[in-house]
Amino acid sequence: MIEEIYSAYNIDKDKFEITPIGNGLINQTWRVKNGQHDYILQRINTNVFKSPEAIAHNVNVVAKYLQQKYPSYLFTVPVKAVDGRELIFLEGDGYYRLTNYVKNSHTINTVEEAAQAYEAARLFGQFTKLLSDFPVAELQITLSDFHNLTLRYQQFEEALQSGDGARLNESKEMIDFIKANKNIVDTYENILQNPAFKLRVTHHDTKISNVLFDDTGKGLCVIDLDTLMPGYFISDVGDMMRTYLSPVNEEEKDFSKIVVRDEYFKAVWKGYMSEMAGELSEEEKTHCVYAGKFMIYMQAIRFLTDHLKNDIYYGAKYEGHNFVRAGNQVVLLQRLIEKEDTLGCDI
Ligand code: GN1
Ligand code: MG
Repeated sequence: MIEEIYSAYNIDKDKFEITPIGNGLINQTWRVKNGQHDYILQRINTNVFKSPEAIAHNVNVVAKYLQQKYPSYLFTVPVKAVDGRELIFLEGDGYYRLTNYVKNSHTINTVEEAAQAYEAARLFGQFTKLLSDFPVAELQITLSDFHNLTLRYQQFEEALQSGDGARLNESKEMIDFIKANKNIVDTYENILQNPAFKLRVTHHDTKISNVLFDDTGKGLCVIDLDTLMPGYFISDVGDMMRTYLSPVNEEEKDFSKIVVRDEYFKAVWKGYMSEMAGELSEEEKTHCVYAGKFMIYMQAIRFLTDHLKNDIYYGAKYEGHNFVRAGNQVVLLQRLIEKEDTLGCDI
C-alpha cells in the first residue's frame, strides 16, 4: 500500500525513512523524511470519516481565508500529489494525505507544565479568533453530531437496552452516575437555545499532541483539522480541560492518580481568554468549568457506550479497556465537580 502513496507523491521509497508518530485512536500518522524533505503522512479512518472530501474542502477554504487576511499566520496545508490530488484513496484501505513538516517543531503527548497548557489554549483561541469573521456555514460537516451531547446520551440509553448483558450488570454503578448527572445534558440543550452562545469555527480535537511547539517551548500552530466544523467554545476549552488538567490520561488504570490541577485549569482558561476575551459573551464566559464537565461527561458516555456495545468504535487492547477508560473519565469528572465552586471563570 505504501508504495502507491509514495509514487503518488513522487517519493523515492528507498531514500526516505518512515516512522510512526502520535497516539490517536482513530487516524494513523507517520513522519516521512530524508535529508532534504520532511513530511507528515496521515491515514484517515474512513469507517469514521465517511466523506474525507469534506475535510479537504474545509482545510482549503480556511487556508485561503487565512492566507489572504493573515499571511504570516502559520497554517499547514496538504501537499498536492503529482496529479494534483490532495487525498489519495486506496481501495479497501482508506484515504492518505501529506503535509510538510514544520521545521524545528515538535509535539508532546503529555502536558507537563502549566505553561504548555497556556500556550496550547492561546493557539486554539487564536485560531478561532482569526476566523471570527469567516462564514461558518461554508464549512462542511466532517462528522455529523460529533459533539452533540443529546445524541450521545441517546446512544447510551440505546446501549442500555441492547448492550451486552454481562457488561451491563458490571457497569451498574457507572450507569447510575451518568444518569444522576444528566443535568449536564440539560445545560447543553439550554445552550443550543441561547442566542448568547455562538457557533464559531471550532477545532474539536484540542489534545496537546495537536499543537506544534518550537524548541523554546513556545506554541507555533495547531494541526489536525479533520474535525474543523462549526461548534461551541465549550468543545475546544472542554477537551483541553479533559486532557490537560490531570497528570494522567484516559488510559490510566490507577484512578488515585487522577487529579484536577488548579494551576493548569487557570492556564487553560487564561491562555484561551488571552485571545478570546473580546469574542465570548459574558454568559459564555461563565461556562468555563461547564466546558470541562461537558467534554469529560461526553467522553465517559462514549467509552461506556462502546464497552456496552462490545468495543465496536474504539476497539480494545485488553478485556474491559473501554470500561477502564470510562471509569477514568467518571473519576476525572468527579474531581472537577468537587472543585467546581473554587475554580472561577474570572480572569
Ligand atoms: C478520538 O483519534 P483521536 O484520539 O484524535 C475521538 C475523540 C476522542 C478521543 C479519545 C473522531 O480522537 O473524539 O475524544 O479519541 N475522535 C473521533 O481519546 O471519534
Ligand atoms: Mg484528531
